[in-house]
Amino acid sequence: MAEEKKKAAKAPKLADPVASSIDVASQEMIARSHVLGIETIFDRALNMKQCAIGVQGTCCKNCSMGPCRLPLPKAGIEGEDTRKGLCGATANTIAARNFVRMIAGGAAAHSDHGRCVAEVFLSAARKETDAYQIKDIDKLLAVAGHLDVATTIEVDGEELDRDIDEIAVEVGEVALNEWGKAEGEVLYLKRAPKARYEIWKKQGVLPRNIDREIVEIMHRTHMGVDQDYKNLMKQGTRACLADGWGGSMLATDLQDILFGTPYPLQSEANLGVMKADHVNIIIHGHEPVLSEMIIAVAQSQEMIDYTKSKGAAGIQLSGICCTANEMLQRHAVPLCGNFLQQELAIITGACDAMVVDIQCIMQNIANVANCFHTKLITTHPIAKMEQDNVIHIEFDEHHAVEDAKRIVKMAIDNFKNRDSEIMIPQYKEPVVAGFGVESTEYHLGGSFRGTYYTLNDNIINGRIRGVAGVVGCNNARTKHNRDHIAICKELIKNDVLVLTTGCTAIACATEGLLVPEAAAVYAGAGLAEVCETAGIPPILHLGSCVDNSRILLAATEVVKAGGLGNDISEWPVAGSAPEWMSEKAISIGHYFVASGVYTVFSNLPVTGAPVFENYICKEFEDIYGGMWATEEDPIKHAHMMIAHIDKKRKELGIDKARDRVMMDFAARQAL
Ligand code: SF4
Ligand code: MSK
Repeated sequence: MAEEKKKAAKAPKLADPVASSIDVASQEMIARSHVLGIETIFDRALNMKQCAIGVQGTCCKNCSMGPCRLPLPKAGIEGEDTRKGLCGATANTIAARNFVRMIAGGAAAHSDHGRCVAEVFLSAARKETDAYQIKDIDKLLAVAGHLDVATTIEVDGEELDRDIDEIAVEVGEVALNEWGKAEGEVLYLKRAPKARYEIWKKQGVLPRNIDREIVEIMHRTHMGVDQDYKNLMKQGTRACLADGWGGSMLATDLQDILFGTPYPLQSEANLGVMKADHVNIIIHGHEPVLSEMIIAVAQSQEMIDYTKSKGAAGIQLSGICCTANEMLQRHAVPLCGNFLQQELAIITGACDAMVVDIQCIMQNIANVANCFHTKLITTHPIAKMEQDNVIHIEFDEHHAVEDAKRIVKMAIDNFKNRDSEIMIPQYKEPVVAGFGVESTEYHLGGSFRGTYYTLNDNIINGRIRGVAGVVGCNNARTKHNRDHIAICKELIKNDVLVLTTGCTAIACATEGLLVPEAAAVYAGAGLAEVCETAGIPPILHLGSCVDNSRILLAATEVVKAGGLGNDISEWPVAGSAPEWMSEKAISIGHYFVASGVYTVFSNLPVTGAPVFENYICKEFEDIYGGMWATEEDPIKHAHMMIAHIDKKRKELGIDKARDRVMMDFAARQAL
């Protein structure tokens, strides 16, 4: 008996499905994983504790004399803080070094993705591949303008349109140069409001090129280099601006030109989009360069016929993480799930192939796939897996169609190998997605004015209290999707229009919040009225992680439209990433802060260094107009954002308009 008790005590704990996720489809799959004896991240989160000092941000392992661990004493610090590492590094230095290294990791991930897109773009522009073509010429011309590429040419004193192919090649070359040019500054910085640009200039944080700022972080945080937390944060700010207003924004723009700028469309979301009688191909990761080709190939008659010949009714494509968002916003391909659902999609037993590229891919999906017939295919040269069951098919734009065919055929051939009972949770929700800067302008700005005037007007008259960007990941330390949904619902209930991307967007989709009808059920009266008039959901899906740059540009358009100050920091806007886990989220959060946005995260790894924490959470407001904040409780979190929005309304003198009295012409003119 005692022996049995000992054994039971040693056995790994199993996650309670209901305590792990608010999503019923996910709960069903977590329960199934236990029946089948398959371990998932939800179980591992119970059995592996977080390092308390790492959570505080004060563990340094930047040289082999460490790790040096500087926990905050339980009673706090009284008097002088004497904690230091072997070399003398203070808690502030260690926490700041760790923080900016996270920015470097995140900025590198976004921007290296952007570089790959720029390379494919240039290949397509030079006609080295016929797999990709320029789809959005208007956007190409707009981007050419931002990159100082001429769109006209003077011939015999006459101004003529320049050849589109020529423009495309030059745009590709100039864009690619942004990663490593020897002189100047990142060109897109000038797209920010003038007042914002001047703040960056005054602070000396204008990034020179994208790669350099990331490399410089690694240099400065090497043992014995930068030991001033304020100076370290200057470099962190440079690097994240190079991400948000550089690598990420270029990735979004070039993807739109190549694959089409998103416009609203309808689809479905959650594990229930998989079909038992279809070949299910799930694409997971971040780069649409791969998924675009798979979509094209999967829709070809050749593959449809081949599928039928193998006894399947068709091919069901769906996505996980940001590839899901990319495929949804341009092709209405359904969302299978977000970050914490990647193992669960395989546990349905119906996933014939999971095709992955880069970022947010858990190595354990190889172990889960090994329990089923699922083919797990890696496609990117920088992202392979060590497990034997993983197949690597390197995807290259020069033979993209052939690569995509090989992958799709492999999935179809695998349909007959299904060896376990299929159990697809029968839950899915309709979703309306595809809101970019352009389509938001159309829906909320009024096409004849071509600006965000109507949105501004509704903010000024108080129907819309303010705007919030709620973005980011899932985190196995938090109940799956709980905080995304609680915060978004609280914000829209209080008339705050929500813009969302990444895994938050997928969470909102699976909860049924991304349809116009959700406004009548969940939004406050003012926001609901605007949504009903414009025919839009109260939460707008703006795409993937790199598409957070769309939020920056939408914020800039609001400033340009007038009536809400001269800078992003002046109008009622706030940011949030309640379930963040990725370094990319820190880079995104910090470029929001440095762009003037009050940004709330559930937590930040800075609590072990209170002076540094105070610097980025309080003193930053005086420098950049935006600052960080933390709050774990989702309702309090939302109300911190609302309080900031109200503070900005008051500063603008539009707080009285919250009673939503219709304004006459004279009142509007006065504003
Ligand atoms: Fe310790 Fe300093 Fe080395 Fe960090 S750099 S591990 S604080 S000795
Ligand atoms: S996928 S970075 S878990 S949002 Fe972009 Fe989701 Fe976060 Fe990855």
